[in-house]
Amino acid sequence: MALAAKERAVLLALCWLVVLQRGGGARASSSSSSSSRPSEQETRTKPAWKDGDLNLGGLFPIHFGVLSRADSLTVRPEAVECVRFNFRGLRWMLAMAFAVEEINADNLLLPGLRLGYKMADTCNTVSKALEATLGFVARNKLGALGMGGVCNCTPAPRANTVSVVGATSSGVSTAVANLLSLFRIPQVSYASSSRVLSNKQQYRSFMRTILSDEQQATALAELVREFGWTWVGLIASDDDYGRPGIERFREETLEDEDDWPGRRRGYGNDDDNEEEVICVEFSETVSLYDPPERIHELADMIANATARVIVVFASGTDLDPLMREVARRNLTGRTWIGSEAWVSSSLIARPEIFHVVGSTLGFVQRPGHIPGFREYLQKVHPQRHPNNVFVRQLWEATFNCTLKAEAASSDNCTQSGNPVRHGANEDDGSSEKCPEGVKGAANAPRPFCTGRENISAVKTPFLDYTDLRITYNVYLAVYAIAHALHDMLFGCREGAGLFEGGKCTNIQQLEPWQLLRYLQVVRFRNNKGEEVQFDEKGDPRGGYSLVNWQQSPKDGSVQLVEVGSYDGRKPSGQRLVVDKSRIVWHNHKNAIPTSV
Ligand code: TCR
Repeated sequence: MALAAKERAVLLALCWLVVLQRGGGARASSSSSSSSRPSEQETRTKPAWKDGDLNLGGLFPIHFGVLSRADSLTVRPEAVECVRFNFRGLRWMLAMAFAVEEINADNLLLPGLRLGYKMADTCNTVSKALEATLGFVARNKLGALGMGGVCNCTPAPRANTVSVVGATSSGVSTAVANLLSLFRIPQVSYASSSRVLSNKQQYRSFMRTILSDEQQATALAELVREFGWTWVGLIASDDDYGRPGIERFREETLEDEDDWPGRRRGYGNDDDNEEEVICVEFSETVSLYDPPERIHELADMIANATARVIVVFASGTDLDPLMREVARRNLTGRTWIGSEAWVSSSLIARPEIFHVVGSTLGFVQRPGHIPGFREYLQKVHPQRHPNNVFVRQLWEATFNCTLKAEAASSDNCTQSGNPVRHGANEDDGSSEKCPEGVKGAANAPRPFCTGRENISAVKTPFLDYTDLRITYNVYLAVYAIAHALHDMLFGCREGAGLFEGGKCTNIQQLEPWQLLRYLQVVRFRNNKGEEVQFDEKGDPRGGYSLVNWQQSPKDGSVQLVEVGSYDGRKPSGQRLVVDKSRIVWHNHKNAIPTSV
Protein backbone atom coordinates (compact mmCIF):
# COMPACT_ATOMS: atom_id res chain seq x y z
CA MET A 1 0.00 0.00 0.00
CA ALA A 2 1.46 3.36 -0.99
CA LEU A 3 2.13 5.71 1.86
CA ALA A 4 1.68 9.43 1.62
CA ALA A 5 4.89 11.47 1.58
CA LYS A 6 3.84 13.14 4.81
CA GLU A 7 3.50 9.82 6.53
CA ARG A 8 6.89 8.68 5.24
CA ALA A 9 8.53 11.80 6.61
CA VAL A 10 6.98 11.23 10.01
CA LEU A 11 8.15 7.64 9.92
CA LEU A 12 11.71 8.57 9.15
CA ALA A 13 11.64 10.86 12.11
CA LEU A 14 10.24 8.02 14.20
CA CYS A 15 13.00 5.79 13.00
CA TRP A 16 15.55 8.16 14.41
CA LEU A 17 13.61 8.29 17.58
CA VAL A 18 13.94 4.55 17.99
CA VAL A 19 17.68 4.88 17.43
CA LEU A 20 17.85 7.70 19.93
CA GLN A 21 15.81 5.81 22.48
CA ARG A 22 18.22 2.92 22.23
CA GLY A 23 21.55 4.68 22.35
CA GLY A 24 21.34 8.43 22.36
CA GLY A 25 18.65 8.53 25.00
CA ALA A 26 20.98 7.06 27.56
CA ARG A 27 23.49 9.80 26.88
CA ALA A 28 20.84 12.46 26.98
CA SER A 29 19.82 11.53 30.46
CA SER A 30 23.24 10.91 31.94
CA SER A 31 25.13 13.75 30.45
CA SER A 32 28.43 13.03 32.12
CA SER A 33 28.62 9.38 31.13
CA SER A 34 29.43 8.15 27.70
CA SER A 35 28.45 4.57 28.46
CA SER A 36 25.51 3.12 26.59
CA ARG A 37 24.17 1.52 29.75
CA PRO A 38 20.69 2.84 30.44
CA SER A 39 20.67 5.53 33.10
CA GLU A 40 19.01 5.02 36.45
CA GLN A 41 16.15 7.29 35.44
CA GLU A 42 15.62 5.31 32.25
CA THR A 43 15.54 2.04 34.10
CA ARG A 44 12.98 3.41 36.49
CA THR A 45 10.63 4.44 33.69
CA LYS A 46 11.13 1.53 31.31
CA PRO A 47 7.79 0.19 30.12
CA ALA A 48 6.54 -3.01 31.70
CA TRP A 49 6.37 -5.68 29.02
CA LYS A 50 5.25 -9.12 28.03
CA ASP A 51 5.89 -10.59 24.61
CA GLY A 52 3.00 -11.88 22.58
CA ASP A 53 1.96 -12.73 19.04
CA LEU A 54 0.17 -9.41 19.08
CA ASN A 55 0.95 -6.62 21.50
CA LEU A 56 -1.07 -3.87 23.12
CA GLY A 57 0.34 -0.56 24.29
CA GLY A 58 -0.71 0.80 27.67
CA LEU A 59 -0.46 4.29 29.17
CA PHE A 60 -0.85 4.75 32.93
CA PRO A 61 -0.02 7.52 35.42
CA ILE A 62 2.38 5.70 37.74
CA HIS A 63 3.65 9.07 38.94
CA PHE A 64 1.57 12.18 39.54
CA GLY A 65 3.90 14.57 37.77
CA VAL A 66 7.38 15.54 36.71
CA LEU A 67 10.03 17.53 38.48
CA SER A 68 10.10 21.00 37.03
CA ARG A 69 13.67 21.97 36.64
CA ALA A 70 14.86 24.86 34.49
CA ASP A 71 17.36 23.80 31.81
CA SER A 72 20.49 25.90 31.83
CA LEU A 73 21.20 24.78 28.25
CA THR A 74 24.90 25.03 28.92
CA VAL A 75 25.06 21.23 29.12
CA ARG A 76 22.85 18.63 27.50
CA PRO A 77 19.48 18.76 29.27
CA GLU A 78 18.66 15.79 31.43
CA ALA A 79 15.62 13.62 30.87
CA VAL A 80 12.63 14.78 32.88
CA GLU A 81 12.14 12.98 36.12
CA CYS A 82 8.84 11.63 37.38
CA VAL A 83 7.82 12.21 40.98
CA ARG A 84 5.13 11.21 43.51
CA PHE A 85 4.32 7.55 43.13
CA ASN A 86 0.66 6.88 42.31
CA PHE A 87 -0.46 3.60 43.83
CA ARG A 88 -3.79 3.75 42.11
CA GLY A 89 -2.14 4.16 38.70
CA LEU A 90 -0.20 0.96 39.31
CA ARG A 91 -3.42 -0.83 40.21
CA TRP A 92 -4.85 0.22 36.84
CA MET A 93 -1.73 -0.99 35.06
CA LEU A 94 -1.96 -4.35 36.79
CA ALA A 95 -5.62 -4.61 35.82
CA MET A 96 -4.45 -4.56 32.21
CA ALA A 97 -1.82 -7.24 32.88
CA PHE A 98 -4.44 -9.30 34.71
CA ALA A 99 -6.92 -9.04 31.82
CA VAL A 100 -4.27 -10.07 29.30
CA GLU A 101 -3.30 -13.09 31.38
CA GLU A 102 -6.93 -14.07 31.80
CA ILE A 103 -7.53 -13.84 28.05
CA ASN A 104 -4.40 -15.83 27.29
CA ALA A 105 -5.63 -18.58 29.59
CA ASP A 106 -9.09 -18.60 27.97
CA ASN A 107 -9.48 -21.34 25.37
CA LEU A 108 -12.49 -19.74 23.75
CA LEU A 109 -11.36 -16.15 23.35
CA LEU A 110 -8.43 -15.80 20.94
CA PRO A 111 -7.56 -19.52 21.12
CA GLY A 112 -3.90 -20.25 20.52
CA LEU A 113 -2.98 -16.60 20.25
CA ARG A 114 -0.86 -14.93 22.91
CA LEU A 115 -1.45 -11.30 23.71
CA GLY A 116 1.46 -9.26 24.98
CA TYR A 117 1.86 -5.67 26.10
CA LYS A 118 4.11 -2.72 26.65
CA MET A 119 2.81 -0.51 29.41
CA ALA A 120 4.42 2.84 30.06
CA ASP A 121 4.27 5.50 32.78
CA THR A 122 2.90 8.79 31.45
CA CYS A 123 3.74 10.61 34.69
CA ASN A 124 0.47 12.41 33.98
CA THR A 125 2.13 14.53 31.31
CA VAL A 126 1.76 14.93 27.57
CA SER A 127 5.49 14.78 26.89
CA LYS A 128 6.07 11.44 28.62
CA ALA A 129 2.93 9.98 27.05
CA LEU A 130 4.02 11.07 23.58
CA GLU A 131 7.46 9.62 24.10
CA ALA A 132 5.92 6.24 24.88
CA THR A 133 3.39 6.51 22.06
CA LEU A 134 6.11 7.32 19.53
CA GLY A 135 7.78 4.12 20.61
CA PHE A 136 4.58 2.13 19.91
CA VAL A 137 4.07 3.75 16.52
CA ALA A 138 7.68 3.55 15.47
CA ARG A 139 7.98 -0.17 16.07
CA ASN A 140 4.81 -0.82 14.15
CA LYS A 141 5.56 1.32 11.20
CA LEU A 142 9.20 0.57 10.68
CA GLY A 143 8.36 -3.09 10.38
CA ALA A 144 5.58 -2.41 7.91
CA LEU A 145 7.88 -0.29 5.78
CA GLY A 146 10.73 -2.75 5.83
CA MET A 147 12.88 -0.01 7.29
CA GLY A 148 14.26 -2.11 10.10
CA GLY A 149 17.66 -2.08 8.39
CA VAL A 150 17.85 1.71 8.29
CA CYS A 151 17.41 1.81 12.01
CA ASN A 152 19.89 -0.88 12.93
CA CYS A 153 17.29 -1.91 15.44
CA THR A 154 17.69 -5.34 16.93
CA PRO A 155 15.51 -7.25 16.96
CA ALA A 156 13.91 -5.85 13.83
CA PRO A 157 10.70 -4.11 14.78
CA ARG A 158 7.47 -5.91 13.96
CA ALA A 159 4.10 -4.39 13.24
CA ASN A 160 2.64 -5.59 16.48
CA THR A 161 1.23 -2.81 18.63
CA VAL A 162 -2.27 -3.25 17.37
CA SER A 163 -3.99 -1.00 19.88
CA VAL A 164 -3.24 1.29 22.81
CA VAL A 165 -5.08 1.31 26.15
CA GLY A 166 -5.10 4.77 27.81
CA ALA A 167 -4.48 7.43 28.79
CA THR A 168 -6.03 8.78 32.00
CA SER A 169 -6.53 12.51 31.76
CA SER A 170 -8.20 13.98 28.73
CA GLY A 171 -5.38 16.47 28.21
CA VAL A 172 -2.93 13.61 27.75
CA SER A 173 -5.34 11.52 25.68
CA THR A 174 -6.03 14.28 23.17
CA ALA A 175 -2.32 14.62 22.44
CA VAL A 176 -1.85 10.86 22.14
CA ALA A 177 -5.01 10.58 20.01
CA ASN A 178 -3.69 13.12 17.53
CA LEU A 179 -0.69 10.92 16.92
CA LEU A 180 -2.42 7.54 16.95
CA SER A 181 -5.24 8.79 14.73
CA LEU A 182 -2.71 9.68 12.07
CA PHE A 183 -1.87 5.99 11.81
CA ARG A 184 -5.38 4.76 12.66
CA ILE A 185 -4.10 2.79 15.60
CA PRO A 186 -7.12 2.22 17.84
CA GLN A 187 -6.84 3.84 21.25
CA VAL A 188 -9.20 2.78 24.01
CA SER A 189 -9.15 5.02 27.07
CA TYR A 190 -10.45 3.94 30.47
CA ALA A 191 -10.70 7.41 32.05
CA SER A 192 -10.57 10.24 29.50
CA SER A 193 -14.12 11.52 29.46
CA SER A 194 -13.87 14.92 27.76
CA ARG A 195 -16.53 15.45 25.17
CA VAL A 196 -13.95 16.87 22.75
CA LEU A 197 -12.73 13.30 22.29
CA SER A 198 -16.08 12.34 20.79
CA ASN A 199 -15.19 14.38 17.72
CA LYS A 200 -14.34 11.69 15.19
CA GLN A 201 -13.16 14.17 12.55
CA GLN A 202 -10.25 14.96 14.80
CA TYR A 203 -9.77 11.84 16.89
CA ARG A 204 -10.54 9.15 14.34
CA SER A 205 -9.23 6.17 16.19
CA PHE A 206 -10.15 7.15 19.75
CA MET A 207 -12.65 5.07 21.73
CA ARG A 208 -13.30 4.66 25.44
CA THR A 209 -14.93 2.62 28.15
CA ILE A 210 -15.77 5.67 30.28
CA LEU A 211 -18.88 7.72 29.62
CA SER A 212 -18.52 11.07 27.88
CA ASP A 213 -18.82 14.15 30.11
CA GLU A 214 -21.64 15.33 27.92
CA GLN A 215 -23.84 13.27 30.23
CA GLN A 216 -21.97 14.21 33.38
CA ALA A 217 -22.51 17.95 32.88
CA THR A 218 -26.21 17.41 32.18
CA ALA A 219 -26.49 15.20 35.25
CA LEU A 220 -24.81 17.85 37.42
CA ALA A 221 -27.19 20.55 36.18
CA GLU A 222 -30.17 18.32 36.92
CA LEU A 223 -28.82 17.61 40.38
CA VAL A 224 -28.44 21.31 41.12
CA ARG A 225 -32.03 21.88 40.03
CA GLU A 226 -33.27 18.93 42.02
CA PHE A 227 -32.29 20.74 45.21
CA GLY A 228 -33.63 24.06 44.02
CA TRP A 229 -30.21 25.73 44.01
CA THR A 230 -30.35 28.78 41.79
CA TRP A 231 -27.15 30.66 42.62
CA VAL A 232 -23.86 28.87 42.08
CA GLY A 233 -20.14 29.42 41.59
CA LEU A 234 -18.22 27.40 38.99
CA ILE A 235 -14.62 26.20 38.98
CA ALA A 236 -12.95 24.15 36.24
CA SER A 237 -9.49 22.75 35.74
CA ASP A 238 -7.75 24.61 32.97
CA ASP A 239 -7.52 21.64 30.59
CA ASP A 240 -9.44 19.50 28.13
CA TYR A 241 -11.37 17.93 31.00
CA GLY A 242 -12.45 20.97 33.01
CA ARG A 243 -13.02 23.58 30.33
CA PRO A 244 -15.41 21.67 28.04
CA GLY A 245 -17.10 20.13 31.09
CA ILE A 246 -17.98 23.39 32.78
CA GLU A 247 -18.85 24.95 29.45
CA ARG A 248 -21.44 22.23 28.91
CA PHE A 249 -22.81 22.80 32.40
CA ARG A 250 -23.22 26.49 31.57
CA GLU A 251 -24.98 25.69 28.33
CA GLU A 252 -27.43 23.59 30.31
CA THR A 253 -28.24 26.54 32.55
CA LEU A 254 -28.40 29.04 29.67
CA GLU A 255 -30.66 26.89 27.54
CA ASP A 256 -33.25 26.96 30.25
CA GLU A 257 -32.89 30.69 30.76
CA ASP A 258 -33.50 31.25 27.06
CA ASP A 259 -36.37 28.84 26.83
CA TRP A 260 -38.14 29.70 30.00
CA PRO A 261 -37.05 33.04 31.35
CA GLY A 262 -37.97 33.35 34.98
CA ARG A 263 -39.66 29.97 35.01
CA ARG A 264 -39.75 28.31 38.40
CA ARG A 265 -40.40 24.77 39.53
CA GLY A 266 -43.81 24.13 40.97
CA TYR A 267 -45.85 26.30 38.60
CA GLY A 268 -48.66 24.03 37.61
CA ASN A 269 -48.04 20.58 36.17
CA ASP A 270 -44.98 18.42 36.52
CA ASP A 271 -43.77 18.99 32.98
CA ASP A 272 -40.06 18.41 32.46
CA ASN A 273 -39.62 21.79 30.81
CA GLU A 274 -40.41 23.45 34.04
CA GLU A 275 -36.89 23.92 35.24
CA GLU A 276 -35.16 26.17 37.65
CA VAL A 277 -33.00 28.93 36.32
CA ILE A 278 -29.45 28.50 37.54
CA CYS A 279 -27.54 31.74 37.82
CA VAL A 280 -23.78 31.76 37.87
CA GLU A 281 -22.06 34.13 40.28
CA PHE A 282 -18.52 33.35 39.19
CA SER A 283 -16.74 31.00 36.80
CA GLU A 284 -13.02 30.44 37.21
CA THR A 285 -10.28 28.01 36.22
CA VAL A 286 -7.69 26.38 38.44
CA SER A 287 -4.54 24.41 37.75
CA LEU A 288 -1.87 22.47 39.53
CA TYR A 289 0.62 24.93 38.06
CA ASP A 290 -1.11 28.06 39.41
CA PRO A 291 1.23 30.28 41.45
CA PRO A 292 0.29 30.84 45.11
CA GLU A 293 -1.05 34.35 44.34
CA ARG A 294 -3.65 32.88 42.02
CA ILE A 295 -4.72 30.32 44.62
CA HIS A 296 -5.13 33.14 47.16
CA GLU A 297 -7.14 35.15 44.68
CA LEU A 298 -9.49 32.21 44.12
CA ALA A 299 -9.85 31.56 47.83
CA ASP A 300 -10.65 35.27 48.39
CA MET A 301 -13.31 35.02 45.75
CA ILE A 302 -14.91 31.98 47.34
CA ALA A 303 -14.79 33.68 50.73
CA ASN A 304 -16.44 36.87 49.49
CA ALA A 305 -19.02 35.33 47.16
CA THR A 306 -22.60 34.89 48.26
CA ALA A 307 -23.02 31.60 46.38
CA ARG A 308 -22.95 28.72 48.82
CA VAL A 309 -23.07 25.98 46.18
CA ILE A 310 -19.91 25.50 44.12
CA VAL A 311 -19.79 23.22 41.10
CA VAL A 312 -16.28 22.01 40.30
CA PHE A 313 -15.22 20.22 37.12
CA ALA A 314 -11.58 19.33 37.74
CA SER A 315 -9.11 16.58 38.46
CA GLY A 316 -7.94 15.92 42.01
CA THR A 317 -4.39 17.06 41.28
CA ASP A 318 -5.53 20.39 39.85
CA LEU A 319 -7.95 21.08 42.68
CA ASP A 320 -5.64 20.04 45.51
CA PRO A 321 -3.77 23.35 46.04
CA LEU A 322 -7.02 25.35 46.15
CA MET A 323 -8.71 22.95 48.54
CA ARG A 324 -5.74 23.08 50.88
CA GLU A 325 -6.11 26.86 50.98
CA VAL A 326 -9.88 26.65 51.47
CA ALA A 327 -9.27 24.30 54.39
CA ARG A 328 -6.53 26.50 55.82
CA ARG A 329 -8.92 29.44 55.85
CA ASN A 330 -11.68 27.26 57.26
CA LEU A 331 -14.18 28.30 54.57
CA THR A 332 -17.01 26.11 55.80
CA GLY A 333 -20.70 26.25 54.92
CA ARG A 334 -20.22 25.62 51.20
CA THR A 335 -21.75 22.70 49.36
CA TRP A 336 -19.38 21.27 46.79
CA ILE A 337 -20.80 19.52 43.75
CA GLY A 338 -18.23 17.71 41.73
CA SER A 339 -17.20 15.86 38.64
CA GLU A 340 -15.91 12.32 38.97
CA ALA A 341 -12.17 12.89 38.79
CA TRP A 342 -11.93 14.79 42.09
CA VAL A 343 -14.99 13.32 43.79
CA SER A 344 -13.32 9.92 43.62
CA SER A 345 -9.89 11.25 44.50
CA SER A 346 -8.53 10.78 47.97
CA LEU A 347 -6.26 13.77 47.43
CA ILE A 348 -9.42 15.74 48.29
CA ALA A 349 -11.54 13.17 50.14
CA ARG A 350 -9.37 13.43 53.23
CA PRO A 351 -10.58 13.42 56.82
CA GLU A 352 -8.28 16.40 57.56
CA ILE A 353 -10.28 18.69 55.31
CA PHE A 354 -13.68 17.09 55.79
CA HIS A 355 -14.89 20.10 57.79
CA VAL A 356 -14.87 22.17 54.59
CA VAL A 357 -15.74 19.56 51.95
CA GLY A 358 -18.05 17.25 53.89
CA SER A 359 -21.30 16.24 52.16
CA THR A 360 -19.87 16.70 48.67
CA LEU A 361 -22.06 15.19 45.97
CA GLY A 362 -21.03 13.96 42.55
CA PHE A 363 -21.44 11.38 39.84
CA VAL A 364 -19.00 8.51 39.38
CA GLN A 365 -18.74 5.42 37.20
CA ARG A 366 -20.80 2.48 38.28
CA PRO A 367 -18.63 -0.06 40.04
CA GLY A 368 -17.70 -3.39 38.54
CA HIS A 369 -16.27 -6.57 39.90
CA ILE A 370 -13.21 -8.45 38.69
CA PRO A 371 -13.18 -11.94 40.19
CA GLY A 372 -9.71 -12.96 41.29
CA PHE A 373 -8.19 -9.51 40.95
CA ARG A 374 -7.94 -8.82 44.65
CA GLU A 375 -6.04 -12.07 45.16
CA TYR A 376 -3.84 -11.21 42.18
CA LEU A 377 -2.93 -7.89 43.78
CA GLN A 378 -2.29 -9.51 47.12
CA LYS A 379 0.19 -11.87 45.48
CA VAL A 380 2.08 -9.11 43.71
CA HIS A 381 5.80 -9.43 44.27
CA PRO A 382 8.78 -8.05 42.31
CA GLN A 383 9.85 -11.61 41.51
CA ARG A 384 6.50 -12.41 39.98
CA HIS A 385 6.77 -9.31 37.79
CA PRO A 386 10.41 -9.24 36.69
CA ASN A 387 9.51 -7.19 33.63
CA ASN A 388 7.65 -4.53 35.52
CA VAL A 389 9.92 -1.97 37.18
CA PHE A 390 6.92 -0.24 38.72
CA VAL A 391 6.21 -3.23 40.95
CA ARG A 392 9.74 -2.85 42.31
CA GLN A 393 8.97 0.78 42.99
CA LEU A 394 5.74 -0.19 44.73
CA TRP A 395 7.75 -2.47 46.97
CA GLU A 396 10.27 0.20 47.84
CA ALA A 397 7.57 2.79 48.42
CA THR A 398 5.52 0.51 50.62
CA PHE A 399 8.28 -0.96 52.74
CA ASN A 400 10.65 1.97 52.69
CA CYS A 401 13.53 -0.18 51.58
CA THR A 402 15.81 -0.64 48.59
CA LEU A 403 15.61 -3.71 46.41
CA LYS A 404 19.02 -5.29 45.92
CA ALA A 405 19.35 -4.87 42.18
CA GLU A 406 18.69 -1.20 42.59
CA ALA A 407 20.97 -0.72 45.52
CA ALA A 408 22.90 1.85 43.56
CA SER A 409 19.81 4.01 43.32
CA SER A 410 20.15 7.47 44.75
CA ASP A 411 16.48 8.21 44.31
CA ASN A 412 14.75 8.35 47.64
CA CYS A 413 11.60 9.83 46.22
CA THR A 414 9.56 6.71 46.25
CA GLN A 415 10.28 6.10 49.87
CA SER A 416 7.43 6.34 52.21
CA GLY A 417 7.51 4.91 55.67
CA ASN A 418 3.78 4.80 56.16
CA PRO A 419 2.13 5.48 52.84
CA VAL A 420 -1.36 4.80 54.05
CA ARG A 421 -3.88 7.47 53.40
CA HIS A 422 -7.14 5.75 53.90
CA GLY A 423 -10.48 6.87 52.75
CA ALA A 424 -12.08 7.25 49.40
CA ASN A 425 -12.58 4.40 47.03
CA GLU A 426 -9.77 3.84 44.61
CA ASP A 427 -7.37 5.81 46.71
CA ASP A 428 -4.99 8.11 44.93
CA GLY A 429 -2.57 7.15 47.63
CA SER A 430 0.07 9.59 46.55
CA SER A 431 3.33 8.83 48.26
CA GLU A 432 4.14 12.38 49.12
CA LYS A 433 7.18 11.76 51.25
CA CYS A 434 9.35 13.45 48.70
CA PRO A 435 7.83 16.68 47.53
CA GLU A 436 8.97 18.14 44.24
CA GLY A 437 12.34 19.74 44.34
CA VAL A 438 13.80 18.07 47.40
CA LYS A 439 14.56 14.71 45.91
CA GLY A 440 16.90 12.74 48.04
CA ALA A 441 17.29 15.62 50.46
CA ALA A 442 17.22 13.31 53.43
CA ASN A 443 19.68 10.86 52.00
CA ALA A 444 19.53 8.52 54.90
CA PRO A 445 20.40 5.09 53.58
CA ARG A 446 17.45 2.77 53.48
CA PRO A 447 17.78 -0.85 54.44
CA PHE A 448 17.65 -3.46 51.74
CA CYS A 449 14.33 -5.17 51.23
CA THR A 450 14.40 -8.82 52.18
CA GLY A 451 11.88 -9.82 49.53
CA ARG A 452 9.92 -11.58 52.26
CA GLU A 453 7.83 -8.52 53.06
CA ASN A 454 4.14 -9.28 52.95
CA ILE A 455 2.11 -6.78 50.93
CA SER A 456 -1.23 -8.14 52.01
CA ALA A 457 -0.35 -7.56 55.65
CA VAL A 458 0.11 -3.81 55.33
CA LYS A 459 -2.52 -1.15 55.00
CA THR A 460 -1.55 0.14 51.58
CA PRO A 461 -3.58 2.27 49.20
CA PHE A 462 -2.55 -0.17 46.50
CA LEU A 463 -4.89 -2.79 47.98
CA ASP A 464 -7.29 -0.37 49.61
CA TYR A 465 -10.40 -0.35 47.53
CA THR A 466 -14.02 -1.11 47.96
CA ASP A 467 -15.30 -0.54 44.45
CA LEU A 468 -13.58 -0.91 41.13
CA ARG A 469 -14.56 1.89 38.82
CA ILE A 470 -11.69 3.08 36.63
CA THR A 471 -9.92 -0.24 37.27
CA TYR A 472 -12.94 -2.00 35.83
CA ASN A 473 -12.86 0.28 32.79
CA VAL A 474 -9.25 -0.78 32.13
CA TYR A 475 -10.30 -4.41 32.31
CA LEU A 476 -13.19 -3.75 29.92
CA ALA A 477 -10.95 -1.89 27.46
CA VAL A 478 -8.65 -4.92 27.15
CA TYR A 479 -11.66 -7.22 26.71
CA ALA A 480 -13.15 -4.97 24.04
CA ILE A 481 -9.91 -5.18 22.07
CA ALA A 482 -9.68 -8.96 22.56
CA HIS A 483 -13.26 -9.49 21.39
CA ALA A 484 -12.72 -7.30 18.33
CA LEU A 485 -9.54 -9.24 17.51
CA HIS A 486 -11.41 -12.47 17.96
CA ASP A 487 -14.27 -11.41 15.69
CA MET A 488 -11.76 -10.33 13.07
CA LEU A 489 -9.39 -13.30 13.19
CA PHE A 490 -11.60 -16.18 14.30
CA GLY A 491 -15.17 -15.14 13.60
CA CYS A 492 -14.82 -13.92 10.02
CA ARG A 493 -16.22 -15.84 7.09
CA GLU A 494 -14.67 -15.01 3.72
CA GLY A 495 -17.28 -13.06 1.77
CA ALA A 496 -18.96 -11.78 4.95
CA GLY A 497 -15.98 -9.88 6.38
CA LEU A 498 -16.04 -6.15 7.04
CA PHE A 499 -13.50 -5.20 4.38
CA GLU A 500 -14.12 -4.38 0.77
CA GLY A 501 -15.74 -7.29 -1.04
CA GLY A 502 -16.54 -8.99 2.26
CA LYS A 503 -12.89 -9.87 2.78
CA CYS A 504 -11.37 -11.03 6.04
CA THR A 505 -7.82 -10.55 7.26
CA ASN A 506 -5.36 -12.81 9.02
CA ILE A 507 -2.69 -12.38 11.61
CA GLN A 508 0.12 -12.04 9.07
CA GLN A 509 -1.62 -9.22 7.24
CA LEU A 510 -3.24 -7.60 10.23
CA GLU A 511 -3.00 -3.83 10.37
CA PRO A 512 -4.27 -1.62 13.20
CA TRP A 513 -6.89 0.16 11.04
CA GLN A 514 -8.54 -3.19 10.45
CA LEU A 515 -8.86 -3.73 14.17
CA LEU A 516 -10.33 -0.24 14.48
CA ARG A 517 -13.07 -1.25 12.07
CA TYR A 518 -13.92 -4.31 14.16
CA LEU A 519 -13.79 -2.35 17.41
CA GLN A 520 -16.37 0.08 16.08
CA VAL A 521 -18.91 -2.72 15.85
CA VAL A 522 -17.78 -5.02 18.64
CA ARG A 523 -20.51 -6.35 20.94
CA PHE A 524 -19.93 -8.56 23.91
CA ARG A 525 -21.19 -9.29 27.39
CA ASN A 526 -19.14 -8.15 30.34
CA ASN A 527 -18.91 -10.24 33.49
CA LYS A 528 -21.94 -8.41 34.90
CA GLY A 529 -23.91 -9.82 31.99
CA GLU A 530 -24.37 -6.39 30.42
CA GLU A 531 -23.94 -5.84 26.72
CA VAL A 532 -20.93 -3.66 25.87
CA GLN A 533 -20.70 -1.77 22.60
CA PHE A 534 -19.60 1.63 21.36
CA ASP A 535 -21.76 4.23 19.67
CA GLU A 536 -20.75 5.97 16.46
CA LYS A 537 -18.55 8.33 18.46
CA GLY A 538 -16.67 5.49 20.12
CA ASP A 539 -18.40 6.12 23.46
CA PRO A 540 -19.99 3.45 25.66
CA ARG A 541 -23.51 3.57 26.97
CA GLY A 542 -24.48 3.54 30.60
CA GLY A 543 -25.20 5.61 33.64
CA TYR A 544 -23.61 6.95 36.82
CA SER A 545 -23.88 6.40 40.53
CA LEU A 546 -24.57 9.50 42.60
CA VAL A 547 -22.33 9.53 45.65
CA ASN A 548 -22.24 11.55 48.84
CA TRP A 549 -19.15 11.91 51.01
CA GLN A 550 -19.74 10.68 54.50
CA GLN A 551 -17.33 10.17 57.33
CA SER A 552 -17.04 6.66 58.70
CA PRO A 553 -17.91 6.57 62.41
CA LYS A 554 -15.41 3.72 62.74
CA ASP A 555 -12.16 5.27 61.63
CA GLY A 556 -13.08 8.75 60.41
CA SER A 557 -12.23 7.95 56.80
CA VAL A 558 -14.20 9.54 53.98
CA GLN A 559 -16.59 7.13 52.30
CA LEU A 560 -18.34 7.48 48.97
CA VAL A 561 -21.89 6.44 49.80
CA GLU A 562 -24.22 5.75 46.90
CA VAL A 563 -27.33 7.92 47.25
CA GLY A 564 -28.79 7.77 43.76
CA SER A 565 -28.16 7.30 40.08
CA TYR A 566 -28.35 8.99 36.71
CA ASP A 567 -29.07 7.34 33.39
CA GLY A 568 -29.22 9.56 30.33
CA ARG A 569 -30.88 6.82 28.27
CA LYS A 570 -34.08 7.00 30.28
CA PRO A 571 -36.89 9.38 29.35
CA SER A 572 -36.44 12.86 30.76
CA GLY A 573 -37.89 13.18 34.20
CA GLN A 574 -36.77 9.68 35.15
CA ARG A 575 -33.08 10.06 34.57
CA LEU A 576 -32.05 11.32 37.97
CA VAL A 577 -32.94 9.28 41.03
CA VAL A 578 -31.95 10.66 44.43
CA ASP A 579 -32.62 8.99 47.73
CA LYS A 580 -32.55 12.13 49.82
CA SER A 581 -32.93 10.25 53.06
CA ARG A 582 -29.51 8.68 52.55
CA ILE A 583 -27.66 11.97 52.10
CA VAL A 584 -25.83 13.30 55.11
CA TRP A 585 -25.56 17.07 54.97
CA HIS A 586 -22.62 18.48 56.73
CA ASN A 587 -24.47 20.93 58.93
CA HIS A 588 -26.01 20.81 62.36
CA LYS A 589 -29.55 20.11 61.36
CA ASN A 590 -28.67 17.76 58.52
CA ALA A 591 -30.94 19.95 56.39
CA ILE A 592 -30.69 20.56 52.64
CA PRO A 593 -28.41 23.57 52.33
CA THR A 594 -29.47 26.65 50.42
CA SER A 595 -27.54 28.17 47.55
CA VAL A 596 -27.28 31.72 48.93
N1 TCR B 1 -12.10 11.91 33.35
C1 TCR B 1 -10.92 12.68 33.65
C2 TCR B 1 -9.88 11.86 34.37
C3 TCR B 1 -10.52 11.04 35.41
C4 TCR B 1 -9.96 10.42 36.56
C5 TCR B 1 -11.04 9.75 37.19
C6 TCR B 1 -8.68 10.40 37.10
C7 TCR B 1 -11.86 10.72 35.42
N2 TCR B 1 -12.18 9.96 36.48
C8 TCR B 1 -10.84 9.05 38.37
C9 TCR B 1 -8.47 9.70 38.30
C10 TCR B 1 -9.56 9.03 38.91
C11 TCR B 1 -12.80 11.27 34.44
C12 TCR B 1 -10.38 13.28 32.37
O1 TCR B 1 -9.36 14.00 32.40
O2 TCR B 1 -10.97 13.05 31.34
